[in-house]
Amino acid sequence: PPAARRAAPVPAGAQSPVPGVVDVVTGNGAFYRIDTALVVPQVDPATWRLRVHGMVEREVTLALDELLAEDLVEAHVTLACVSNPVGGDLVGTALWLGLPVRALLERAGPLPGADMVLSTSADGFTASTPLPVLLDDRDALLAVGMNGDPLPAAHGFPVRMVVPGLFGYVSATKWLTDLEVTRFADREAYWTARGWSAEGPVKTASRIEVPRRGAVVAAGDVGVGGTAWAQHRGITGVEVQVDDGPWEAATLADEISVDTWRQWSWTWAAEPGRHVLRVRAADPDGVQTGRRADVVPDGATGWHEVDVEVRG
Ligand SMILES: Nc1nc2c(c(=O)[nH]1)N[C@H]1C(S)=C(S)[C@@H](COP(=O)(O)O)O[C@H]1N2
Ligand SMILES: [Mo]
Repeated sequence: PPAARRAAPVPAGAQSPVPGVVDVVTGNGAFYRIDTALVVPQVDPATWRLRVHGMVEREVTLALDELLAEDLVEAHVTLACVSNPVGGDLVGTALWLGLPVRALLERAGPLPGADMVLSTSADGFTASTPLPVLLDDRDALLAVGMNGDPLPAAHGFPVRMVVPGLFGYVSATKWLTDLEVTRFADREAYWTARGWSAEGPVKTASRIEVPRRGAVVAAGDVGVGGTAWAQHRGITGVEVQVDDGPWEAATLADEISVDTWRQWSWTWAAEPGRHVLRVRAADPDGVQTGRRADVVPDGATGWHEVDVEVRG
């Protein structure tokens, strides 16, 4: 269905001018896929129901035709996986169409003391999302559309959650069937039971996409570019360092919104030899940490580096 509130068009300057940087809006076919499903669940849209229950004033059940008849909103949101290593590609940006989760939760009426919503998939996967994040004014969606198409089966058809600012494992339940309003003290989600953190706010991250690791380039001006993200906070700066030189400000591409990644570019006066390029981003809270951490339990940190050979 058409959106009651359309997303603003993507600014022409949102795409990094450096050739080879990823598309600023990720096509559905190129969008990463992460889930525990060995076989993609097939959910019948005719019998699909979403049940909202638990610590609520009244239970609500929604059928798909009822959801589609609501005032749906469109928003560009970048989704990232907690398992994404520094420099990795388990991250993507799409135009999502859906019903704000808030609208449904307000109908159910969360009871005092509740602090979490446990979302469950048709295949039993669960995610624990802080209740306040689903009630504030961000575009946390029960998404039915992705880049103008119905949600692809692999991305959760007919309905999934998308929540700006949180890693997928605590928010982006695909093949969604159930929302239980509860407390972190009472319920534990799929990955939390396996050693991952109960809460998963995204960490500020950046990567160099051009030149690629191990690239051989000609001396002189070399276009360097990539992507940075700090969903729901926004990227305010990106800096590049060559070897042990000074950090230099990159040019930021236009922002789609604070809920999406932001591309950048920088021109390197490359001199012959082997060099290391390094990137770091800033959000309104400060500069991305250079301390290296593994993906477990709540997401990798550290600055992305690529080694490049410059031929004279
Ligand atoms: N049902 C279900 N939903 C899920 C998952 C899952 O394993 N099962 N994985 C989550 C994780 S870890 C991520 S990062 C996102 C990935 O969404 P995508 O496959 O559409 O990119 O889905 C989330 N939703
Ligand atoms: Mo993930």
